[in-house]
Amino acid sequence: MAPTQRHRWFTLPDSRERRRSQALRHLVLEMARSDFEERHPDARFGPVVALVAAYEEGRNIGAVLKAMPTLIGDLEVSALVVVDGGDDDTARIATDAGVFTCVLPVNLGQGAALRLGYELASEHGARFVVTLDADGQNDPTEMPTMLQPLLDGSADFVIASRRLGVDQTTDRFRRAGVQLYAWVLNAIVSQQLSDSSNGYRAFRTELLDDIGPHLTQDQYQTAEVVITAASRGWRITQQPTVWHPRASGASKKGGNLFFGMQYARVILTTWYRVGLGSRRRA
Ligand SMILES: Nc1nc2c(ncn2[C@@H]2O[C@H](COP(=O)(O)OP(=O)(O)OP(=O)(O)O)[C@@H](O)[C@H]2O)c(=O)[nH]1
Ligand SMILES: [Mg+2]
Repeated sequence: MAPTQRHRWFTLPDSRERRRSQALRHLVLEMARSDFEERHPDARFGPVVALVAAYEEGRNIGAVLKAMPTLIGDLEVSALVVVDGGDDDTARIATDAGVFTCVLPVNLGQGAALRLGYELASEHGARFVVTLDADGQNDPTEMPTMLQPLLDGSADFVIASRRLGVDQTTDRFRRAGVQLYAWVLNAIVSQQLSDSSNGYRAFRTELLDDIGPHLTQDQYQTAEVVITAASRGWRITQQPTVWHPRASGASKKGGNLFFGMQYARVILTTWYRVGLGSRRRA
């Protein structure tokens, strides 16, 4: 039998496929890191990093960056935009705004882009990280409210709540989904969160260092972060904020049904992974 034929008998093609995609992914992340080092050779962030993952948000990101506070109390705020691939001028607009910018050469998804941002923030001196969307749905001027529970030492992780605050959007199906998934998540992790899918979040960097190696979701990451942090004993709380309609363009996460299915998948797979289910049953 020719060696190549024998090789085919004993090789699992999909495991090779997985290794190949992991290697490519690693390469893409290394390229983005080099890009960051080149743009900002001596980067040193302020104690607060406002982290924005942006995918083709050229029409929205400028206004978000303009509204960003530069100081909260006496803490300096550094904005860090992780441009998640894409073909538009998001990277140029962020660079022109004078903020820290890191560009992924291809689109990896919001979860992957945020993970890279968490690592950069921690490596370059941040004590707190606030994540917010690039599409104008979160108001950067509410960052002091988001940080307050971290600054007064009452929590390690703060999630914005459109249900405690104001929801200016009109999609009733999406609202029902937010409510349903918050209820499911609370039942799993014994929390009282009213809007667990909100992307406006504030973290202590120690928490991100701790949960970072356990995060795997490349796109629909919000539930994974909550379940992982709760399962590792970090204190989570919420703050009321305003949830604005997207400034322009459409959600890139798919329609409500698809989005909802992905959210449910992430809850189930993360719950299974952290083993909360088995501990409860025991
Ligand atoms: N959808 C999507 N968003 C990304 C990606 N990478 C980064 N993002 C950013 O993640 C943020 C949220 O994305 P949206 O598509 O608005 O999704 P969402 O706000 O969670 O959900 P909506 O309520 O439908 O807008 C935006 O700042 C995006 O630019 C990606 O690959 N896909
Ligand atoms: Mg959005």
